[in-house]
Amino acid sequence: DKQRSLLLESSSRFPPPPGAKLSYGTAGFRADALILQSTVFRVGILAALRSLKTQSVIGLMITASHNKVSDNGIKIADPCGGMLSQDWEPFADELANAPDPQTLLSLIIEFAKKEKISFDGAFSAEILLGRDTRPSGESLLEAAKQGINSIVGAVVHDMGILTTPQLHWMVRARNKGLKATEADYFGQLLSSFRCIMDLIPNERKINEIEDRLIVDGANGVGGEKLEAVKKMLSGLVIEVLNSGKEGGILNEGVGADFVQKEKVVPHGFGSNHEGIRCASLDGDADRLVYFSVPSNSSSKIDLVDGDKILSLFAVFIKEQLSILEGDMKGNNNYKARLGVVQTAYANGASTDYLKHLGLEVVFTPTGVKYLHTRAAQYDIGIYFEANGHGTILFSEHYLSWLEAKNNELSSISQGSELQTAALRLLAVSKLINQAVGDALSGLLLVEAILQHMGWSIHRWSELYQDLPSRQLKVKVVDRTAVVTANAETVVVRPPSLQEAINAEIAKYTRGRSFIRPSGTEDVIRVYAEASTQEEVDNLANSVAELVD
Ligand code: NG1
Ligand code: ZN
Repeated sequence: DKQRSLLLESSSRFPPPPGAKLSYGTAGFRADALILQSTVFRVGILAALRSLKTQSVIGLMITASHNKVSDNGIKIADPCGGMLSQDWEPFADELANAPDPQTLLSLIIEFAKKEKISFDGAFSAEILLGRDTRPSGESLLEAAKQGINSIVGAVVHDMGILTTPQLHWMVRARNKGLKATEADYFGQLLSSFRCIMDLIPNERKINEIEDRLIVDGANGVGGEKLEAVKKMLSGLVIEVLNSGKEGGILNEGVGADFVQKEKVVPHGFGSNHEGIRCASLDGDADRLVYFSVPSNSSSKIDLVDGDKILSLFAVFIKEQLSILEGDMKGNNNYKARLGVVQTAYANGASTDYLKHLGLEVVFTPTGVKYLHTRAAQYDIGIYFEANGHGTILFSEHYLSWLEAKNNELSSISQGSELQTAALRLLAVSKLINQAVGDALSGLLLVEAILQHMGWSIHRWSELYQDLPSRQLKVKVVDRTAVVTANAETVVVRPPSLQEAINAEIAKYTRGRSFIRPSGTEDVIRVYAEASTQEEVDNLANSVAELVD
């Protein structure tokens, strides 16, 4: 029939690269852009199928995030704005690796049957497409469109150049029946930012804090979008460096990944920025870290990573909850379940600090899909990876309660501390992206909270002192030989490797170390912590030798 011949005809125009085996990893398909045409075309088909299955709008983002500019990648945003449901990943792998159009067609037919996807035309697939600033994005976007259009009746909206979180936000908004343009996104961010700023208690406005922020845009889409936000913003002066307009290369010596891993200033920053609050975005603006340049240092920075952003958010949320719950007037009272989600890469000092605040801290394996799912189990769930990807999730149930509480309070005690706390929490839920970690909304929330607290970046950084840590990667023949358990903290295979690691750890004060296979690179990652840099380097090296 028509559908079959359309699929056969269009896929013959996108032959897969010979010999390449691709896999839908932690962040979708990622590879050198030159070999991605066929994969992107096929993910276009997959997205259309996903839309038919869920009877919802689906997103497709073309980006390779913090990887080099010659790479690219593609990932799917599910109806609620989150990552593609994990049970579809194996099918994504099969599609990408089908050797010829006929096999591809059989796979699709078989899968559609299994998933009870109907092509009767009662519902038309609808896809939002976005891409980052990579030059290869343009032709890959065309390939994606052709993939989507090989499902009869599918509708595609090219949303242009976007940050990854913007695309996820739009998908979520569309499926909630809300307005979902870029202007709506900016509008929501700016009005909720303004709301938190307007609610800062007067006595806190005498602050020590510098009103200037300098942002490293990684020469990517985030810098470009921040320039747009900046123009509409009041109460905060932002200067964007590495916006991409000066001709710098995407992610090269710049960006959140570089800054967090190397702990040195990004290109374009130096001694003239001493003491000033600085932030760095990654290539698709879903990661955010802060830093400051100490005086008379070489190029070393004082890094304020994802763990510390999480801690700042936790302090603020907790403060609002204790105001709101400390003096429950009226009869509609409820105590929020607040939870914090980290991975094994979280600095041990951050975990101690959060537990000390009385918070519930839980761990998941690496990868946003795990953290996000876990955080969604709380009324308010805060999750962050140390590398700066994270957000705060509010449950629908809690938000309805909060709305009702706010209405009740506004009639009995308009403008009270209690009501102000409720309003702040509501504003946070609108400012911070509910779909995925978002550097732009995260940055605005950090800025609003620092002003609220009257804290400088130094005051913030001193919440706790990071334990010295070291990350190494070891190239191995087969990374799947290492199997871990307990949120990747324990090696279960090969046998007895964990005992050997334990023996090394035991030699150090405050020693901690774990290994795991990377989900995005062909390596085993080694992480270690100890009380001094020298000790931690020794520990990491000896654990790496055990892996080799
Ligand atoms: P892998 O390669 O699985 O370690 C890396 C990051 C993750 C996440 C993904 C997706 C570390 C240690 N790992 O995963 O946190 O960001 O990339 O981009 O930072
Ligand atoms: Zn990213």
